[in-house]
Amino acid sequence: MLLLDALACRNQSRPPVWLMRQAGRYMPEYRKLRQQHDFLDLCHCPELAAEVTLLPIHAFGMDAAILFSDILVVAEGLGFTVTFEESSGPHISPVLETTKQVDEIVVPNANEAFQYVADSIKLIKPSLKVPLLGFCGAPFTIASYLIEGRTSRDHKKTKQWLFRDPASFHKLLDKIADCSIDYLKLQIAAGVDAVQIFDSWASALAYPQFKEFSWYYLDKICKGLKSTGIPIILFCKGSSVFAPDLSKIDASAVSLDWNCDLKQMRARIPTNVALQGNLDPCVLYAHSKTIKHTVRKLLQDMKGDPGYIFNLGHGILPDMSPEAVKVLVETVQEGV
Ligand code: 1CP
Repeated sequence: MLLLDALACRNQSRPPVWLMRQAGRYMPEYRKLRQQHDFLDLCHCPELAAEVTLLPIHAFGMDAAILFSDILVVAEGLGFTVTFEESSGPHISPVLETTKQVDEIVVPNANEAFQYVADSIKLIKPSLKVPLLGFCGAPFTIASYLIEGRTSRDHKKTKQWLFRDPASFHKLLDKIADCSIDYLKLQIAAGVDAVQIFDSWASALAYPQFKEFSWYYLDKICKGLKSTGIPIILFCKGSSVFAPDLSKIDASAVSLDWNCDLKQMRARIPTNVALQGNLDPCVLYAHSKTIKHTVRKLLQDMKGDPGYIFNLGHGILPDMSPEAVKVLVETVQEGV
């Protein structure tokens, strides 16, 4: 299978393609389901999560599926209430404000907290001819949601905590990392073929804090999964400057945002680490001709690289057109 070959850096064919947020609001079939169901109900109900996971595979034939869920189900597992508002995104309550609250967080038994995710995976697998990706959020990104209570621009409360009371911040990250290891192990046991860890907000950190509060816990999760042999993709957003450090973690691949030149980055990353990315999602707003041209340029840059996975630098946006996604996927699959 193309994705698994590329993750092992031994793909001799065209690069595999899948897209972050490939099952989402840009698809009319998804919007129709969302009119009938709350977002978290889609995540919690194995039949619905399986149906949504398969939507883009049936419509566009990507080379991998990604489990339909959200990184914030881990916050639920840790005892927080999560809701999604149409306009303002996720809301977490209670907001994490005290060290006492951190001490009270209990890492759940993953089989009890996330059984529905295992059930979703078991439903999806038999219908798929391509690999299925599982995922979780990185501890720093999850910690930011717990402390800010929502998506934050500046991550001010998170960084205040980290600088004022690093010890309890570490305690929090450690609990999230332990929960994430158990959660990913549950996904692996249920049948996912690879996993991606999303550190969407690591870009908020200066380099020394990135090493201490983000890198260390990504490394911990990867070490915790070592015995499973599962391929792991580490995703940076706005933080491809950290990619050379991420490649020192024992993971299969680093997924890059569109800020960096992929070909130049390749020269700085060991050849046994695969690279994923990094088309600017906004290219999907362009005319077909520009989409094809831009995709081919990236394919040309990475031509012959046995460890290259085509993806966007971040997720597809809700107002992008399915037709544009089709053009992108077809162009990659035609090859150069
Ligand atoms: O209203 C809706 O229908 C919900 C929109 C939506 C969707 C489709 C959200 C809310 N999450 C998802 C799915 C999702 N989220 C997946 C499924 C697989 C896929 O198709 O890619 C994955 C992997 C995620 C991961 C996720 N959720 C991240 C990490 C990746 C990233 O975008 O940086 C983050 C930060 C979240 C939080 C989140 N979930 C949803 C929203 C609106 C947000 C906030 C993100 C932001 O403000 O940028």
